[in-house]
Amino acid sequence: TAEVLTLGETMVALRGSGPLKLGGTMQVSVAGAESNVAIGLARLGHPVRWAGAVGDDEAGQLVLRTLRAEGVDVSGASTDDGGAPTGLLMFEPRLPEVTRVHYYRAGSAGSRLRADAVERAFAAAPPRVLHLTGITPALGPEAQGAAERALRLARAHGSTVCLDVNFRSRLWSAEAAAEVLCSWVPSVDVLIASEDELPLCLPESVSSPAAQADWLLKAGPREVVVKLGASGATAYTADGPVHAPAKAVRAVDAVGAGDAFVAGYLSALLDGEPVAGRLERAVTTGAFAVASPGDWEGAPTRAELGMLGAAPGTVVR
Ligand code: KDG
Repeated sequence: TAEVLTLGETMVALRGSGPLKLGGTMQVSVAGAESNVAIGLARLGHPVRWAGAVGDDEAGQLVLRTLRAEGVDVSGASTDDGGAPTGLLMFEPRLPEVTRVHYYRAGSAGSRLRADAVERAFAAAPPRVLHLTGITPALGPEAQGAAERALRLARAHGSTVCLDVNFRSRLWSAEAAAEVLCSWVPSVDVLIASEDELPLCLPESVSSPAAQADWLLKAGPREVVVKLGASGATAYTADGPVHAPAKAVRAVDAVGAGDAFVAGYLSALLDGEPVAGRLERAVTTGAFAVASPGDWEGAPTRAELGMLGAAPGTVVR
């Protein structure tokens, strides 16, 4: 049975090499924050299920085929029978360090994920961990309802709930996000956010990230993990804060780094590692993502985790 269940929208992803309006060739892959996490976990050897929805189209086949090839269980995934298409996103690398994202996902199959599909996914076998992101409720009322059903089922079955805030300003306003996320916080065990996303989980203004984390620890989560990009990450628990610096790598593509971080954190949590060990694996898998093009393509296997410490110019043979 799956250790981790996750759900959310996975889209076809097109990646260009310059300004989109000039045309040219694009690379075809798939992307979705939750399935990026699922792939990261599968590469590390964890049984993981993804229960999102795709359209009844070739793009949907690409999504399912890719996840299957990566060892993610898609038996709980659903195919929209109302004609809604699989969503699409385009990555436009505009400057070496700045990528623009364009979404074509309004009314997509993923945004119409149904609560009864989530119900079936849980009925098969409740997972040890349910992983959700704040993207799913931003997609529309059906997807929000499906995610909230998953939250309730996780609580009822004693699954650990992990939430990555993943605020997407192109999908909803900060006010709308705060309303939903604040109502979710009491049901969350492991809350993961970047520093600027923490206020979205608080009903009142609280001064510093440390004070915000303390507030959140009293509201439900037992771990509040703050991603700090190139400065690493800090995890707050009842035992106090633990910090891990980022691993030094040549940055190639930051997209997907947060999801890789979550995969590493959950992998070590499932292995029974203490907070410091979870953070260590999280910054390691995050660094692999930053050092590799694509959302999930560079995710390490367990055997590859140690490669990051190798001296520059190392040839593994
Ligand atoms: O974390 C990377 C994701 O943002 C990307 O894969 C697309 O899921 C996505 C989204 O909704 O932005």
